[in-house]
Amino acid sequence: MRWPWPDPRAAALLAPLLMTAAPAAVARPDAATLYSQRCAACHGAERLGGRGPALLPENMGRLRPPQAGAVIARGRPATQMPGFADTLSPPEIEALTAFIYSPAPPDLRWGATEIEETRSVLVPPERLPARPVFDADPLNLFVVVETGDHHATVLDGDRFAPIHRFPTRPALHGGPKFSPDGRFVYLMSRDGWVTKYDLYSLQPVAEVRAGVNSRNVALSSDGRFVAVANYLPHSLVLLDAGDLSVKRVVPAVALRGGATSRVSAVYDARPRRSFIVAMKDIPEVWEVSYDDNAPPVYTGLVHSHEKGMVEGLAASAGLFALRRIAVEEPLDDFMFDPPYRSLLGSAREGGRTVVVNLTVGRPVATVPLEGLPHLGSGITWMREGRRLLATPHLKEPQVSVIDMANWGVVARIPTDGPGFFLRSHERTPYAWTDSMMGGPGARDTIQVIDKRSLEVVRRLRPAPGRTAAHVEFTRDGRHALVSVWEDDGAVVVYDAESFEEVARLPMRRPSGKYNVFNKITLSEGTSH
Ligand code: DHE
Repeated sequence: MRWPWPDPRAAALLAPLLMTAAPAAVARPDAATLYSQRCAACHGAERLGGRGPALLPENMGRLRPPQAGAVIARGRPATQMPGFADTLSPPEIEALTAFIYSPAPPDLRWGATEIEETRSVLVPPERLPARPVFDADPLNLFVVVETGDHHATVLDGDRFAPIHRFPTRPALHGGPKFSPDGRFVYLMSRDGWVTKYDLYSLQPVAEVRAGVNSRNVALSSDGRFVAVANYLPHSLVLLDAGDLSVKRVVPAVALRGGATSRVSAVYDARPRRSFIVAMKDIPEVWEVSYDDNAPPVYTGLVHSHEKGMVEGLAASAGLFALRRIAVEEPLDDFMFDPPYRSLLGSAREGGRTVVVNLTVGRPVATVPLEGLPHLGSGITWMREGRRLLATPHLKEPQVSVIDMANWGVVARIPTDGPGFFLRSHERTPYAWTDSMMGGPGARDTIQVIDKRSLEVVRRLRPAPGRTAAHVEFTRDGRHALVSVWEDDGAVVVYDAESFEEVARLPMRRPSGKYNVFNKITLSEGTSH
């Protein structure tokens, strides 16, 4: 779903070409030369991208080699990617396909110098207007990311009318992040581009490529820094949120043994004035302070299970002080309790969910959640004096509800299929979830769960037979916006109490929508 490649069935188009046997004595095509002749101008000499996307295995997403071969042969509609079937033989196309799936160069460098070279300030702050150039509540705007044709729409959340639509870098991923006053939004593409966009004047103001393959961004709660999590290279990049200049590139290296790691994601922990960093390949969770006066922490805080003690290696303090929390196995897909004292992470290999107490810096509990809980979509709320946490599962047709006081399972709410997103708002008694990971009979259904009875009380089908997913509420919680997640899709607005449809706005695969007010106030039922 990352790139708008043609339908996977396009691979079938290539099959006859590949089956046209080349003469037996023909030499093997020289893929590197072919690449530099045919591809490098757009995709970069090192395959790091340029006018076209990066062509490295990490950047291919779910595109498998047969489909990539079909793209090389036939081109990609609605883009500048031409087809090469007339000029390259099937073995040459096959060799090129293998070449772009070969690992990234081992000496790949994307440090401060390379990042800085890509940076541009498009509009200096003094040229920005003091007030919005439109007549709408700037805090009740939605930014809708449309991955169908790589655009974003700025939507008036009172009138449900688009204000502006603008092109984005291809394949945005993760939630856009807003400055504390809600004026600027930071968008990130899987190719590592970070764009700062001014919602008052409706224009991009700065851009930089912080990674070659990136996961997500977080904005510090004081609005000073943008943190970027990278798969390629293995690094966490800290940018100045004003002009996107590089403040620090932190290589993701394990404390012991020197192994490097992909950085899965980075999160802002507002009450702690720090970023929490998930590591894909090493058993550590990092906390990077953005407090100028952060007290000393041990740069190598390690919980030793054998010795039952904590070893302090070297102390650092202040801005960007790094604290490492040792866990038994790499943890992914985080969620937090509201005060950011507890972190829940999934240990993908062991199928376990681990609770890490961030105050003492070590794992304190495990939660019985099988079937790949999607903690990143988890929400919490108070019920009968207890804080509950709920999460959908990517592989089980249910929403699990956990008591955060004792980490026990309170309920497993059956749904029509495995889901991806779950949303609510402090002013509604309902939580809305999808079944988009389910079969054709389930994918089109949004289920409304009563947060009091913990039961599904309503099923909505915004477009029967078409995938429905990702809900976000208006700032007052009175309306819920649902995506029809198709290329010719829509955002459908529902009254959150009567469940009546209020508006339907055509959109190109609206993958997510983000309400300014709910994000900057850390609304209880949404992602942060
Ligand atoms: Fe996402 C958020 C990880 C695949 C759409 N996704 C996130 C976040 C993480 C994450 C860590 C939270 C970051 C944030 O918002 O700051 N996503 C992953 C994966 O590991 C996974 C499973 C595999 C991968 O390819 O990276 C994955 N994600 C997908 C998709 O296939 C989705 C459905 C389509 C797409 O665009 O790639 C997808 N992810 C999203 C969306 C959000 C997201 C729309 C923001 C949700 C929100 O409302 O905040």
